[in-house]
Amino acid sequence: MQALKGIKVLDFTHVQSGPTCTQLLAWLGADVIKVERPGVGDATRGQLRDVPNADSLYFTMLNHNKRSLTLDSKNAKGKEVLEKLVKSCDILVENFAPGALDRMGLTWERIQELNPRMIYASVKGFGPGPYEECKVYENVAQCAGGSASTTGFLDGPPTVTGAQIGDSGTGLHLAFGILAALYQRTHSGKGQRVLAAMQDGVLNLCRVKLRDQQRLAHGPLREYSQFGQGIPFGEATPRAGNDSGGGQPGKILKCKGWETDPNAYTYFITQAAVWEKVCDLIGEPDWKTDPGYATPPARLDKLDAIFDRIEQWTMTKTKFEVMNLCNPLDIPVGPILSMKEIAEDMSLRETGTVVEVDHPERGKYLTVGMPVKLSDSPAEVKRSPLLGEHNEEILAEVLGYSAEDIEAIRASGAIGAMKQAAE
Ligand code: CAO
Repeated sequence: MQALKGIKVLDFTHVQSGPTCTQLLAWLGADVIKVERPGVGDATRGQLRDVPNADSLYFTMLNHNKRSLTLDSKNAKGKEVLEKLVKSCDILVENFAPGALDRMGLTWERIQELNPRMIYASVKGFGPGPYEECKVYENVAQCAGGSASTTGFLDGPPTVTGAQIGDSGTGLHLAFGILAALYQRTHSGKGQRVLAAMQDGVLNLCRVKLRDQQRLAHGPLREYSQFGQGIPFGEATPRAGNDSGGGQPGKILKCKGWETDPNAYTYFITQAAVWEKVCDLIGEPDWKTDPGYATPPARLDKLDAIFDRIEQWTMTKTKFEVMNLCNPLDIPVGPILSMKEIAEDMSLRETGTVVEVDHPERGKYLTVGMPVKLSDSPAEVKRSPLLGEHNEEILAEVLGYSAEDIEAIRASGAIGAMKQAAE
């Protein structure tokens, strides 16, 4: 039995942010009904295609465990079906451009009339304010949420990160809000609106950089490399390269093979508690007692030189040897793992974090499974639906339409053709 068994989700999401959220709900056991435009579907079905005529990995990797219903929400019959869906679902999730759902006739007021228990959850680019009408994609959110200005190197431009903190990060925030609303409904009997703005989600993940912004008023940020390099601070939190974001200095260092392998690097943290072990390991035992090195404050102005010396040591080892030597000493290090290494890592397969899925159009592919593991609610990853694959099933089983009703809906043009898997 899964945590959200019996919960029905009207999934009006597309692209990445919203689908991330509803995929998580599906993995928790909710019945997620993805409503897509007939003949078109979620735009990502056809984006970045690697196999001709097959749903893209962009789509398949964000829409597991869902059912697909094609429905023209602007067709009169389609509107009727949509309202029935609103009445029979617990949660509506959408990430259309601002106002799109209102223009379909589904205002919050109308939704409450139809189903006062409905939890109506939205991802938008910005919260209420000057930018609330804007359409927003991942990198816009990374820039407007403070991430880009604090990512990259001091002497380079603002940089976006590969982690999809704007889209997937906001989907995750939204899922957490939905679950809280669902719990509150058990007491109040009422639904509510849940909004996750991408700018807010990114900023939440950049909390430590707003911390540093305020610390700047009280002096330089002594743990930033720039302090040791004697470079003055400006008015805003600077880009800090690969400096650690916390109080323990860290850096990315070369390992054996770096000349040819772009990922032969390790993250190395000179945690104060294990400083003496670091000194022994790299062959600098005198640094344990030398007053210029023995305490964290004494080391702050020579971090570059210290990391250069540690790097001389890491360059004699592979990133995995560094890990194997440092772990028993409690020295925190992290090998820079490539996506190829992650894809081939059997321990991630065993935990279900990386999963191989079979798909009727594209064959086998890898995906990231449920990232959170619940002991009483295991998540089994099932392939994404083909466009409109579950039209009849949903109309009949969920909404109770008869065969004649379904024929009339089809004749009205409200649902379009459905694709059936030849499995
Ligand atoms: N039947 C009929 N019409 C449908 C439909 C259906 N089943 N599903 C969607 N549509 C219509 C919408 O009603 C809307 O029409 P109107 O503008 O005429 O009202 C239209 O399709 C397009 O919706 P959209 O504006 O949301 O799509 P877009 O491609 O122009 O914009 C995006 C995409 C992502 C920029 C925008 O949706 C957005 O800003 N969303 C919020 C923020 C967000 O989630 N961004 C991250 C996306 S992941 O990178």
